[in-house]
Amino acid sequence: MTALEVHLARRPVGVPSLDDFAFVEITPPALGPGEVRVRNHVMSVDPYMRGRMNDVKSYAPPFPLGAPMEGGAVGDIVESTVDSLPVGTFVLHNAGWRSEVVLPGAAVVEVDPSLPLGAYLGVLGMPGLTAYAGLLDVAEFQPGDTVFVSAAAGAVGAVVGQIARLRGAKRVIGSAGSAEKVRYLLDELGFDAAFNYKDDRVVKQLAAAAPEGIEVYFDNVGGEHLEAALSVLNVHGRIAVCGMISQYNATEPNPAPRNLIQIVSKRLTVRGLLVRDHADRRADFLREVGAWVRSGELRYTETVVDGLRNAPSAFLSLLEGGNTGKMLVRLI
Ligand code: NAP
Ligand code: FER
Repeated sequence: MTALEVHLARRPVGVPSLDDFAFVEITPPALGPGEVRVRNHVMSVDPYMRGRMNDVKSYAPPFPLGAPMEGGAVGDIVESTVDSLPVGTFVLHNAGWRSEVVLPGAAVVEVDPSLPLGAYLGVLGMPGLTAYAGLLDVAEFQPGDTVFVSAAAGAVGAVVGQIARLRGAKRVIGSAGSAEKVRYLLDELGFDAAFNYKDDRVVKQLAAAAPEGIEVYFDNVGGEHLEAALSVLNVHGRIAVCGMISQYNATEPNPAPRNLIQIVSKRLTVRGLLVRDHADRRADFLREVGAWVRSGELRYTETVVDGLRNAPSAFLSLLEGGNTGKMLVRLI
C-alpha cells in the first residue's frame, strides 16, 4: 500500500499555481516505538501557507522544496505503539497535506469525534482562538464598542464579528468580497452592516456604515482596508493586526497606508497578533465560544473540497475568496 503526499515543487512568484505543487506516492514507513500512524480525514488550508511557500525569514520557517507541506489536520489512529493513544483515537496534528503520516505520540492531541471534525480546524480551532484572543486581548474590546472586521465572511472574521455581537458591541460592521457574502453576514451572522469592498472605495463604504466612527478594527486584509479604518477610527481606537491577505501575493513592496499620521492625532493603538502567543486563552475560548456554538448563538459554516488531489486548488481558491467560512479539504 502506498500513501499520497502533496509536496511544494517550486516557490511561487506572485499568485501561486497548481504547478507549484507535486503529488508524490510513498511507501509508508514502519512504526517505531512511541509512534502512531494517523489516517487523515480532514485538513486545513490557511492563508499563512502562502507565506511559508516563500524562502524568507519570518515567524515560521519556509516549507522545504520537495517535501510535504504542513498544516492542521484531524485523523484517526490506525496503528499505535503508544498505550495512551490506542487505534481508533481521533487526533489533531500539524501533518496535513498527506493521506497518512507516522508521528511521535507527543505530536498529536486527542479530540472528541462526536463533534464535526472540521470544527477543530476552524471555529473551535486555530482560527477561532485567533478571533477570540485578537478581539478580546489584543484589541481590548469593550461592550459598547463599534467593531469593523475585514475578510468578515472567512474563518477568523466570522468569529470575530459574532463574538463582538455576543459580548455587547454597539455595532458590528464587516467587509467581504461578494454580494452573497454580504448577505450571509447580515442575514445569518447578525452583523449590523456589511459591504462588498469590490463595489466602491473602502473608506466611502466604511464611513457610510459607521456614521459615528469605530472603536476597533480587526485587520485581516491590510492595504486599502487599513487605510480606510485609520480614517474612520475614533480617538483612542485600537487595531488588532491579524493578517494582510491583500499583500500575500505581492511581488513589489506595498504602498503604506498614506494616513499613518492618524495614529498620532487620534492616539491609536496598533498591535500585531500571533495566535501562538495566546495558548493560555484556549480554555476560556473553548468554554465561551463552545457554549455559543452549542446553543446556536454563534454560527459557523465550512467550504469543503473533496479529495487530497484537490487540496492545491482549494488553497488557491481560498486566496481568491472561494470560501465562505473555513476552507477545508476532506480526505475520507
Ligand atoms: P479566510 O478569511 O477564511 O480566507 C481568506 C479570505 O481573504 C478569502 O475568503 C477572501 O475573501 C479574502 N481576501 C483574499 N484576498 C483579498 C483581498 N485582496 N482583499 C480583501 N480580502 C481578500 O482566512 P482566515 O484563515 O480566516 O484568515 C484571515 C486572516 O487572518 C488572514 O490574513 C490570515 O493570514 C490571518 N490569520 C492570522 C493569524 C495570526 O495568528 N496572526 C491566525 C489565523 C489567521 P473575500 O471574498 O472577502 O475577498
Ligand atoms: C495565519 C495563520 C496563522 C497567519 C499567521 C498565523 C499571518 C500564525 C500563527 C502562529 O504561528 O502563531 O493565516 O497569518
